[in-house]
Amino acid sequence: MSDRTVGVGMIGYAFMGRVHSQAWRNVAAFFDLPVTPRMRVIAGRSKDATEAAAERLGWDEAVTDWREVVGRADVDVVDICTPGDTHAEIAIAALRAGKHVICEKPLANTVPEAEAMAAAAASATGKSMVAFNYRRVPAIALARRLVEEGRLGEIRHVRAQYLQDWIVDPDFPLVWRLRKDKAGSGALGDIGAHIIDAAQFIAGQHLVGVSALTETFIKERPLAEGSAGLAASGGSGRGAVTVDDAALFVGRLSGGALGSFEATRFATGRKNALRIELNGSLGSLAFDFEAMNELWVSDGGRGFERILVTEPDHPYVGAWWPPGHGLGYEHTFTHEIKDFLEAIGQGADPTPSFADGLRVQRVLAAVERSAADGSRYTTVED
Ligand code: SOE
Repeated sequence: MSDRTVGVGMIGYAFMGRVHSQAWRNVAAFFDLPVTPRMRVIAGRSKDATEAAAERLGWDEAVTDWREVVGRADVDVVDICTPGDTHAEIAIAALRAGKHVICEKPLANTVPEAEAMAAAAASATGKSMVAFNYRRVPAIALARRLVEEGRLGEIRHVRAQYLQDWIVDPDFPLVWRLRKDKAGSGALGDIGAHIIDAAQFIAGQHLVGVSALTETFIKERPLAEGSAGLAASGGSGRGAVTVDDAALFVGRLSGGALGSFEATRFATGRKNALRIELNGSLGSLAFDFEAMNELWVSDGGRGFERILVTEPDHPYVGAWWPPGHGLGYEHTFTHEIKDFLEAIGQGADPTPSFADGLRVQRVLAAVERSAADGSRYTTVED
């Protein structure tokens, strides 16, 4: 364990706050790091709930104003785990205060917000990173390695889906993820952003234009009373769903590949099926998060073969368990925190950067413009 410590302050204590907390708590126990995190303070709006979260998740203190976290001298890193409508304000204030910032995805709710965040990051002394955790699934990192080594040859197809079903019930309440003012968009920004980032990361190419369809199947829902993780209970009254339930698009990538993307919360029976397949001139690979310890690879000759991504020489895996013992969702966050702390310790620039987050935001905006314009092919802004 390094004797150089960094104080961490987290904003938010719900689903993402919990999973980030376990990463901050465990990362130094499994990885040798140039700096050791200290979980100084967590902020949330409700005093009782934030104090309970601090106690349970391992934070030294709880406060009810995020500005206190950003202003504290013993906080070096600010971790933003709030809905998208607050990302820009908190991140920019933290960067201006000289903090390192890690921010949940999507980077912001709009392109102008994301531009302001990327500009603040570019002129800041602190490091910044957007939390696209799926890049840190060992099988996805291995997929990137194989593409980089040229094992797939020239990439022709990028096929990505993110399928969930947690709002199929029309009586599922109107939680913040279904409100444009809070979340910016629906399935598109929440889970579509993940497959855009993961697919671009693996392929080493970015989307340059898209043609899209979006749909809101259930237009009105019971107002939300309480929520925990992705579960929620409904109160009295109903409200309008102001985001997409599903977003589908095809697109062109910078290296000449054709892409097809589908993000939906209406894939009944699919819980967290983030699937990516790439086809190249020499071979293919395929991944499904519901079997996250596996990567399927083809050299073109004999269909696909399964690689169990649990060997010590596979990305991140050596720090954990013996071969075949498998990792889970939470490890992806531990890996991203590990990479972030390494970058801080080494003075390097972590990825995905706020500039990468901005590029994803521009894809989301192009998808929305295209869908509003009868699926017209729409260029992703530079
Ligand atoms: C809900 O769709 C959600 O929790 C996303 O917000 C996360 O980013 C994803 O990892 C799992 O699903």
